[in-house]
Amino acid sequence: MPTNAESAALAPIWDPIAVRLCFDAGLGASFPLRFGGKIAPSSGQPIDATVTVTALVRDAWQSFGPTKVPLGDCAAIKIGGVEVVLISNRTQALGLDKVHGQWNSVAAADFDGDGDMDLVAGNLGLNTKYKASEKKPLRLYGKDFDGNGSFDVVEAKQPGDTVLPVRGLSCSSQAMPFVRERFPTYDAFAKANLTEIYGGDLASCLELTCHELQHVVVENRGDTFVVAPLPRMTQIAPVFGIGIADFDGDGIQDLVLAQNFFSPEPETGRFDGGLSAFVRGKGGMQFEYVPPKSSGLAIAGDAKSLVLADTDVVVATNDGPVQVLRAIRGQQVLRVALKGPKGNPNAIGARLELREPGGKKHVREITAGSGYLSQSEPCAWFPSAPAGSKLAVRWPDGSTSEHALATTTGEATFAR
Ligand SMILES: [Ca+2]
Ligand SMILES: [Ca+2]
Ligand SMILES: [Ca+2]
Ligand SMILES: [Ca+2]
Repeated sequence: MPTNAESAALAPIWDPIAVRLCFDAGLGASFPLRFGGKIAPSSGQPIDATVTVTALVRDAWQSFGPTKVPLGDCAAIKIGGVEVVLISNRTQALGLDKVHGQWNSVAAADFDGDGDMDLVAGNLGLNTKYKASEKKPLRLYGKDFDGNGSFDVVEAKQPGDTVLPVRGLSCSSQAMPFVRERFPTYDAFAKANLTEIYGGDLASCLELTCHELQHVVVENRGDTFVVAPLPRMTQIAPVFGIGIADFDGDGIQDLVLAQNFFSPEPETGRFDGGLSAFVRGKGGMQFEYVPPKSSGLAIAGDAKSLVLADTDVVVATNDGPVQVLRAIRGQQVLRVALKGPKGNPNAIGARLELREPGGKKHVREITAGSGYLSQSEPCAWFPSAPAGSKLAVRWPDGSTSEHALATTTGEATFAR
């Protein structure tokens, strides 16, 4: 606020008394209000401002996966160009369900070294004909519109208040001939909105919304998630396979992303702007794109699955060769495999924590599949451990064990 921020939003701030004052003042009222920061010195100073009440909701809630989290009575207020949401029940802003994308892939790793697993997720990217935002989402409607027994999909966009089809009359009517009967001319089709074209059928459709097309990293904050886009240059093509390891040996985990998508319908054409990408971890949730000239990574094909095996990256391309990229690491690494119980010999689902004598921790998990339809070697890679390091394992059944490391580089295998 001191910086005269515009078009900013702040939410949620827990202040039941301020909410009650807003309800008493009523919608549209402007009045001086002191809010936030009243509980303890650690919660910061309260804000004094003349506010305008822009919304009031009784017994509001937010969704967190399938769960409804109550917020109590809520008030939205505006101070200059900043909007603030005040809530009555103490909770954080939750929910990845607010991030609707065209996700192709997801992989987990503890990027910021605080012991919990963060995520990286591959999307469509920003270099296609599709544009989406919170205010102008992409929509997808699914139903057997023409009643011929097969499921039909209608792509739609919402550039303003009106929902419009993405596809034209020609291809729409080839898929669903009744569209041509309703709209004999291109002019009539061009002037119609989606409801006028597909009528009441839309009300009973499967309906999906997308307002995020960027590949993102998701920071796990325990009771909330913070989503941030990956570097701009990675957004040049869709992302499928995701590999996470410290490829350059600086002790920080990096990303390798398999890119492109050659299969949109002919009218749209290939999304082939990418060469796959090496993205260097810079610590915390910060990442930087490394151009092919420096990384040596350049795959012009329709790259899909990506696995890590030994110290190599293996990428499969549709209608093309499987490629092996030899990761050149700057320092020695430690490979840890687990012997799991019968029925789960690789201990899929185990969590490994390498504890250095100085207190530093490195957390890995053994996963069955990650990225796009890919299963990497079921083991954990750590930076070379200082002597005296220990390995703590939480096994898939929840039991734990601790092991001394006889080796600080090379390979180690542990059973419970
Ligand atoms: Ca973390
Ligand atoms: Ca059909
Ligand atoms: Ca965290
Ligand atoms: Ca690194």
